[in-house]
Amino acid sequence: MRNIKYILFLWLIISCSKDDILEPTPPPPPVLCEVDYSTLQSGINRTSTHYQPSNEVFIDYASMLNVTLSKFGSYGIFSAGGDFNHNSINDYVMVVTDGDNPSNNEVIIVVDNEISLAFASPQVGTRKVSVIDLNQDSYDDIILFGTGPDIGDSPGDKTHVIYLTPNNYTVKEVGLISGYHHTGAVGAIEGTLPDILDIDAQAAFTIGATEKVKYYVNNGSIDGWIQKDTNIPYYLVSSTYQSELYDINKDGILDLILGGHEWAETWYDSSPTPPQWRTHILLGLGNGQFDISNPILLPIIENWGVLTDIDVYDIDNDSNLEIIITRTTGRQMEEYQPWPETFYDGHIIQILKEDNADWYNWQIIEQPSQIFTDQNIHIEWPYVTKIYDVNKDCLLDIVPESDKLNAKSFSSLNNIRGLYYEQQEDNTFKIKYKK
Ligand SMILES: [Ca+2]
Ligand SMILES: [Ca+2]
Ligand SMILES: [Ca+2]
Ligand SMILES: [Ca+2]
Repeated sequence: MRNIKYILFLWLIISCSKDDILEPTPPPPPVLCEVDYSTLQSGINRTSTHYQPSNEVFIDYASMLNVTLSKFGSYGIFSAGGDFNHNSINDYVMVVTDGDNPSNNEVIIVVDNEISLAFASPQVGTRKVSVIDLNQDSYDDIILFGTGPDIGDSPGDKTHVIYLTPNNYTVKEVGLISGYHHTGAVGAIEGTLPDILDIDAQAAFTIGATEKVKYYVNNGSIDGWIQKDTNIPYYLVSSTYQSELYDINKDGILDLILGGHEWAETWYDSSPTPPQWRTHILLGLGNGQFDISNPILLPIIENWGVLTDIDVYDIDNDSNLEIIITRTTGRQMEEYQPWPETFYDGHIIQILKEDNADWYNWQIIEQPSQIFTDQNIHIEWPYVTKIYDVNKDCLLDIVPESDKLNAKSFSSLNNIRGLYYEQQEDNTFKIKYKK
């Protein structure tokens, strides 16, 4: 009896441990976390194009257009995310700018992963594409800022909007003045609808240094745009190529962040109206007025003086805003001699935090060293950085994008395809590649 009990006991132990060995408890599945991008901005910032919950990352625009991008040349694909048929599936617009053959310039709308509309672009040299619902009909619309051809004397481009409905589009000039609009910003400058401010970096020479930067007031109807003057003289923005409207100081009025070429040219010294070359914030005073006497200057990064994008997020989820600036190389032209030129070579991400209106470098994220295996790396430009949770852990990551970086057919960037900077638990960023 005792033996039987003992054997039974042994059998129990063996069968239990056999189960344990043969069928180990599977590890718990990784917990995926979904960021609700619509909650990342609030208040008046939701009227600005900086608010865009429909962004997607790593889209191979060139493949969608069935083109192979050349290593050098002025063919570029500018893009922006949106939701053009209002069904909560992310869409995007591509704007082709072909500097050699502007008659090829096209606007292509991709809805629910299919090309739904393609038509001739109204611009010769688009440089920025923004998306927001301008007329509050629930369908996102498109704003195009353009420079015209980027060489010699040219009249430049006017700012255009494209109103979209699921099956139709209406193209409208809202800028009354052609010019070198390398950037512009969209947001409720007066009233509650998104208005448009365009920045002509050449206007100090073509229109007049003390003439003012223009904005266009949106009354909600397609023909209702009214041109007005800000109080910003054109001379101040002569080296401004990037801009965003964002309520930095949280007073309910959109502020303007400006940057571009972050160095003083020699001629600035003798100019009675020198440009503001420092990257800076102009606090909004309302109705198109900005506190131009008290610009908030942001830290310089020497030799990385070309800004390609500005983003504002609470990226580390500590309830304070960070300013995220994407830069590529560049410095005063005279300094290139006798060194070989370095301009638009790779990128660097500067993240700023604020201490009592003083913005300081919190982190500077350096690109992977593999970028330098190709000596002509200025091919990667332009960049539009996206703040996006790539690995679904609800920590926001940084995706530096460009048409060529995304294009699988652009083989010289194969070694960094899928590049992003993944936020870690300690809020530092690690180089990663999306498979
Ligand atoms: Ca609309
Ligand atoms: Ca403000
Ligand atoms: Ca923060
Ligand atoms: Ca993440």
